[in-house]
Amino acid sequence: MAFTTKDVNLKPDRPKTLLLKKHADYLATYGSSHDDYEYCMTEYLRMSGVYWSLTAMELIGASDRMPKEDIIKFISSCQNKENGGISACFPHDPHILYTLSAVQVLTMYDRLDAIDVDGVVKYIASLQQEDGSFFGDKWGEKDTRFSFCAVMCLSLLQRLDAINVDKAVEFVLSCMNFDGGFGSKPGSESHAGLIYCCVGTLSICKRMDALKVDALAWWLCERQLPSGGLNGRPEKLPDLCYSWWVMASLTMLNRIRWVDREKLEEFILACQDAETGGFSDRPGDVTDPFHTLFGLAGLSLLGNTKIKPVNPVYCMPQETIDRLKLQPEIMM
Ligand code: 7TP
Ligand code: ZN
Repeated sequence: MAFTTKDVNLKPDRPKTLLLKKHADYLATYGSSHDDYEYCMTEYLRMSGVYWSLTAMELIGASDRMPKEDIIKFISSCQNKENGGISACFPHDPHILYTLSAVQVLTMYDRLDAIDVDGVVKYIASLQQEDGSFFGDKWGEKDTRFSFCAVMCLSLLQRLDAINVDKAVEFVLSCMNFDGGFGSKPGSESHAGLIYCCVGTLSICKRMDALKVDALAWWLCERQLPSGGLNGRPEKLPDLCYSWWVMASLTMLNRIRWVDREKLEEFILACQDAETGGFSDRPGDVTDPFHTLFGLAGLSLLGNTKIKPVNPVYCMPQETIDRLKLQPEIMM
């Protein structure tokens, strides 16, 4: 075994068509029985779970099956009155990840009046450090993921003026590697999820000129394996959510034609569960709302017309981004 590729085989009896109705039923009933083991185990990420589920439902035109008023009340209950941050679930501690998810959901519902927006802005500004980076919460760990959360959240609130954007960009650029990719902090190895965060930050801040486009797009399209699926780093198995991190990045770089789109579509469709509905990380695994959103969003980027167009930077319906008149930079 001098050289082998880690990959999966697609079975002949895999799903080959999009099972839209199944996915709407799956998301509508997920967590409807609040004492389900699954549901209880995910309390620590509940706010993001709401974002993944609602966005998936919006993309397939079924969001009327989500309990809108309950969701809005839930979000209000998760905002910390002292520091303005939002948690995954009351009474957990606030975190920038869940603050972003909450703002994304309220933006889709056009109901930002349900939270103290100035409190959110102050909270995010308070997490910026001297070097331009962001902590995820008061416990302090800098990571390019949090830079993206900060910039995305403030841009949705039209309040990017509240932070030092030039410094934020400078920190992200200090995490660029020789291969054109990005890691979580200066010197960390390139990873597709973090590349998405860093390219997304530069897109919102309109600094795409700073990228090594050809090296980066080459690294990204090399993530595709013979199964058609994409991995997040060399030597790793394919995973459906990387279809999103990689394809969204390539869309911002205007290079999606560098991957085999038909093969990727086959892989994504194979990750559906024909019985339960939903998508999983790899064919045959257990489905969850996280992979269900990124499966649907990935198919949208590939041009599937049964799914609404998704914005590659915000992972929200393009119609929402248009309503806010946001214009993240996409390469020509
Ligand atoms: C089941 O094990 C995990 C591991 C990590 C569950 C969650 C996490 S995570 O919160 O750090 N996270 C998001 C994530 C969510 C789920 C999931 O959501 C299951 C059920 C629900 C209900 O809403 C499952 C996995 C998952 N991961 C881990 C993962 C993805 N692909 C393979 N794995 C093992 C991603 C992880 C990190 C993350 C990525 C993007 C993002 O916007 C937020 C968090
Ligand atoms: Zn995954």
